[in-house]
Amino acid sequence: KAFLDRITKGVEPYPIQEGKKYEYGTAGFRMKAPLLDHVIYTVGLIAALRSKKRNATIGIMITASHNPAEDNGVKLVDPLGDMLEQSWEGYATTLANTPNDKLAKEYEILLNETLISNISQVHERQAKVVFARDTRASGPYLVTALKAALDAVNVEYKDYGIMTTPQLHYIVRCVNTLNTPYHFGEPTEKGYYEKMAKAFKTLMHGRTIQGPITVDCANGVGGPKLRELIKYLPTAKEGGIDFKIVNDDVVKPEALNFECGADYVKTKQRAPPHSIAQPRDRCCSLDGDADRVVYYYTDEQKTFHLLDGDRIATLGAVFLADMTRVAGLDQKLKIGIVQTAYANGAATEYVEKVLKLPVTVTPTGVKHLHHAAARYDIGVYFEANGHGTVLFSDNAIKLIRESEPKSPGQKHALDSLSACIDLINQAVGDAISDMLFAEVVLAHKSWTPENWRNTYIDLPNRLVRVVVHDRSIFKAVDAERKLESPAGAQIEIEKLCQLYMKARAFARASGTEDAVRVYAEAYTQTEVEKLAGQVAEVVR
Ligand code: 16G
Ligand code: ZN
Repeated sequence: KAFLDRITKGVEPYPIQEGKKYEYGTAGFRMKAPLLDHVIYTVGLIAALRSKKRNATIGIMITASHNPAEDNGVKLVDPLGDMLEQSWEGYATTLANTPNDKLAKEYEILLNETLISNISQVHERQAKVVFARDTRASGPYLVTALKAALDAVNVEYKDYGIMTTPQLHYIVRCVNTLNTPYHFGEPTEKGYYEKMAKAFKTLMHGRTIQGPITVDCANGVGGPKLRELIKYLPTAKEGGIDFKIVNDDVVKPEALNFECGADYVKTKQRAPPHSIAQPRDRCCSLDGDADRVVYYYTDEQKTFHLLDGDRIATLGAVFLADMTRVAGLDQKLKIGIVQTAYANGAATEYVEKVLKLPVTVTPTGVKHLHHAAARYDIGVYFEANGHGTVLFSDNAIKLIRESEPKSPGQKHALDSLSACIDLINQAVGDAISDMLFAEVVLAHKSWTPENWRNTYIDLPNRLVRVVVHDRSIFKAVDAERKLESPAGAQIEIEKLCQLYMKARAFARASGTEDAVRVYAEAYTQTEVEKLAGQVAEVVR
């Protein structure tokens, strides 16, 4: 088999790094960029297998999201634009850890294991891959390694150049649904902008939004892409949004995610240092690959107020629930919210008691939330850190698009819901699309960021990173809200929580770093600081 020789030859320039253990984690492989070429090569091979297996086009995104400029990463995108199926993460891990001299052999083993060895049609299928990268300096070199692998196993591929992560997910879904009843859109960047802009115009019709929005693009790919999208949107004079784009320097590579971006704002709980926004101005920050967004504003006293993923979820849910009711579909469509254990207790209470909507809690990581959201007709999912989107079931899409309106009010609601289906990137959480959605809802409600924040008041909370000797002993259960091991730790945490009002705390091993994360919330800031410290001692 010629391709086995080609694999061996093709991987020559990309030897495995001694003593490094690679793992396909929550967000694919991620590390210092120079360590990644071997891994990227093997990811190309996995994509080929996956494509044959699913008889569809598979996506590969090269990005390290909010991580420092010198890092990079890679993840695989399944046919509908969702994350790689979990059972395949193991194959990816196996291949990434295989040294060059054994790679062809290991590939053949996986080929037979994943593709049922004797069905030749499956083996002979043409594998198809699309890929893109963010603005990192290491991107082009890694693309070279990727192409070498794709060429070795005869994959038909298309390089989409620089894109946001959600754009690549969008492309994958478009390509695979072309000429089907579920077609998602044109598989081009232009198609992405046009789809979003059209839906946005429908939703904003006759509405205006007060004041500008300052968008911090983390000096990443979101900057140029947002500028491109704006060309398709109505201008501020035409009643559109007045965008003030900041931190959009993609020329200076080291600026990426440096003192800006969604991760900075969320973890530091402050605006980027050089913010030009005025008190009470609406601000938001994207992350380095534009799949995460958080909002915030600073008041006259210079107090910083974060409107995080929990807030975007409740904002969106209020709107979708209202529209569904006006459309007369509230008895037919089940709306729910999906959160992780990091969601503020006040947000959960607001959803359950005020909005009277069900809440599902899942472990951390987009794929878990995504799958849980797919079980609702309209599933709103967000991590507090700003990863999230809304999923509409096939049933919901059909009802929304085919219901006969009985009044102008109903027609408006149905048209609005229908536009939401297009505005919101249902393939994956998308900072730019989520931002437009939040803007639409704020415009409909004539809300300032302060009005939005006043819907409920967050419980004081604290996140601590604890370096431990061995994080693998920390096994969490119940959507990471409880520790099953080490023995006795959970009881201690619960005892500590009982000492404070409205207190809640949990500890979980990070999926991306060698550390344990402790989250605590309580009625006052003083109490929560104490509690977080005490729980950190339990795990230390
Ligand atoms: C990854 C996840 C993110 C999650 C974070 C948790 C994706 C695309 N990304 O970045 O959703 O919040 O990991 O990190 O799923 P941690 O396990 O280190 O706390
Ligand atoms: Zn990201």
